[in-house]
Amino acid sequence: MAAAAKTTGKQMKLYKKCFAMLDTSEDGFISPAELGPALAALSIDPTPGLIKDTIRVFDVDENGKLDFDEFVTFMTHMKEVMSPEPRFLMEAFKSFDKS
Ligand SMILES: [Ca+2]
Repeated sequence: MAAAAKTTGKQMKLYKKCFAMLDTSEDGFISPAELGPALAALSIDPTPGLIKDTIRVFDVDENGKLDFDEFVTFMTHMKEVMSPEPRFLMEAFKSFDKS
C-alpha cells in the first residue's frame, strides 16, 4: 500500500467516500461500468478504450476491476497528473457528491 501510505487521513476519507459512491453495486470493487462516472467526475471523457486502459494500468491483481487499494493508487495518480491544481480533484468530487 505505497500509495495509501502517502495519502493523508483526510484524503483517505474522501477516497473512501468516493469509492462507496462509485461502487453502485456495493460489491467492494469499481467495475469498468462504475469507472465511467469516476472519470466523468474528473472532467475526463470516459470512452470504452480509456476505461479499458485505466483498468489495465491500475488493476494490479488483474481481476478486471479496481479494489479500494487500486482505486487509491488511481486517485493518487490522477491527483498528480492533474497538478498544479490538486484541489481541482476535491472540487470535482464535491460537486459529484450531490446526495
Ligand atoms: Ca483488481
